[in-house]
Amino acid sequence: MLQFSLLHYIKLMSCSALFFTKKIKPFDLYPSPLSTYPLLALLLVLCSGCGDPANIDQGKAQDTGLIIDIGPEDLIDEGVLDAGILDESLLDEGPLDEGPLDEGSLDEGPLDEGPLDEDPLDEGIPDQPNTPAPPRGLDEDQDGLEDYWEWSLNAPELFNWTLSDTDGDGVIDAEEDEDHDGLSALDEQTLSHLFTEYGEELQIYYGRLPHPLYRDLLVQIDEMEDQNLDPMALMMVVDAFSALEVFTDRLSGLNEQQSASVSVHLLIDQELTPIALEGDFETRFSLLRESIAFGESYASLSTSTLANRFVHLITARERTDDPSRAGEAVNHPDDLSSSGLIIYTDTIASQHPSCGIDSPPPVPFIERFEAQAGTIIHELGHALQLGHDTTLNGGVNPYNVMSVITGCVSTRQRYHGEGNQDSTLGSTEVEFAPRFSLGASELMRFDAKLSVDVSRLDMEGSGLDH
Ligand SMILES: [Ca+2]
Ligand SMILES: [Ca+2]
Ligand SMILES: [Ca+2]
Ligand SMILES: [Ca+2]
Repeated sequence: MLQFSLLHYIKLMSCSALFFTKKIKPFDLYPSPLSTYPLLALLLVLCSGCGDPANIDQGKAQDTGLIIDIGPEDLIDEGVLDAGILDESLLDEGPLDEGPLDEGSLDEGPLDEGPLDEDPLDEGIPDQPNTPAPPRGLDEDQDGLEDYWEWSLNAPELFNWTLSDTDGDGVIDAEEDEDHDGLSALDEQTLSHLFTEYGEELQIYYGRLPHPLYRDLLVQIDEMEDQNLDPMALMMVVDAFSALEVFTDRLSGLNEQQSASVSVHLLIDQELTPIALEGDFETRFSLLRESIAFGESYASLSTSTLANRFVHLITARERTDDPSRAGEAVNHPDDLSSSGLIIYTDTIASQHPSCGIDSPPPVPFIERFEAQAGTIIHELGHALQLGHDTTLNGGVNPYNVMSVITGCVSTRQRYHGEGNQDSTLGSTEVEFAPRFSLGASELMRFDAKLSVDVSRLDMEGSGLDH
């Protein structure tokens, strides 16, 4: 099931570099269906919709009732490559598979060593203690964590493999949640092992492996069989959250070892039978509720404490009563399993590419995969309790991925950072992809994730600057 071979990865790297020039549209890179990836790219149902009804030809969205809408999209840049995707080589070289030492950190993998890599997150981690690696598979300090894994974390003052309660606060190492992402160190170890040992059999998109010192966001995706998401869009989602790293020095509440970066892990699970979604809530509630179970690929998760730690996202064709809606966050009064995110891929496909100008001078279009990515990022922002915007000089900040699009100018501002060089506002011309603003990142709630911790948003979907 692994989607990306090394070849695909290389193609994406090339693709990324070209995107970065803003001169070549994605489909130009794949004039013919060379392989699975380009085929997927062509088939995509992308997003569009992120915007509002006043929006120009494409890209619309709006909130109604308990539901929140859509987001735009973004483009790829080098960061996407860093975020990368699980490939065989990464799986083969996970921390548990590595020989003794010096470099056997969870942070290191083939993707981190690519030419475009930076991995600034490593900088905050102390050097590996000058001790030999403990044997694999043992837990001699009896804290529930494999000693080798603790050692590989490179944080002996927090996860010492010879101490069960390293910081002496009465909480055993396995139960610590140092990064306050709602996952215990044991959860993160379990996921790391799952990704490294079974990743080839699974469809997982992620940047770094789950880690007890960096916030992780777990997302389970169930796709209707004719509504698959573009792998490139999924990589862009991973990248957008990874890019929060630039706020590390400005985000409050982080200790010196932590980062503002968020590692998103997208697990593609069930394939759903396509059904039409109309305006009624019950259809959407039941669709979310009935598709929440992990399929065979993730059977090991379904019985673990992790089973209910995933934000639930599904794809569907469209909302027949609201054909401009690209995505939404579904709130339920009290049932977690009936809440979640829905991305309307046919709607997105019908609205994109959009907002570009062929000539002269050409202005890059918002492509379908970008619109898919932007919509997913936007909805995940909602799942973290973000409203539609943080303000800028008393008005809306159009560069923040959470903003509501009002036309092609704001579409390009949100997706391509048109006219912006300030990353604290969100997307920039250099990033050329959807990004959260610093203000939005400060409001993210990892203790109140929709469909995981709560069944509805604080502001019931109408929140602005909350
Ligand atoms: Ca241990
Ligand atoms: Ca320990
Ligand atoms: Ca402790
Ligand atoms: Ca974590």
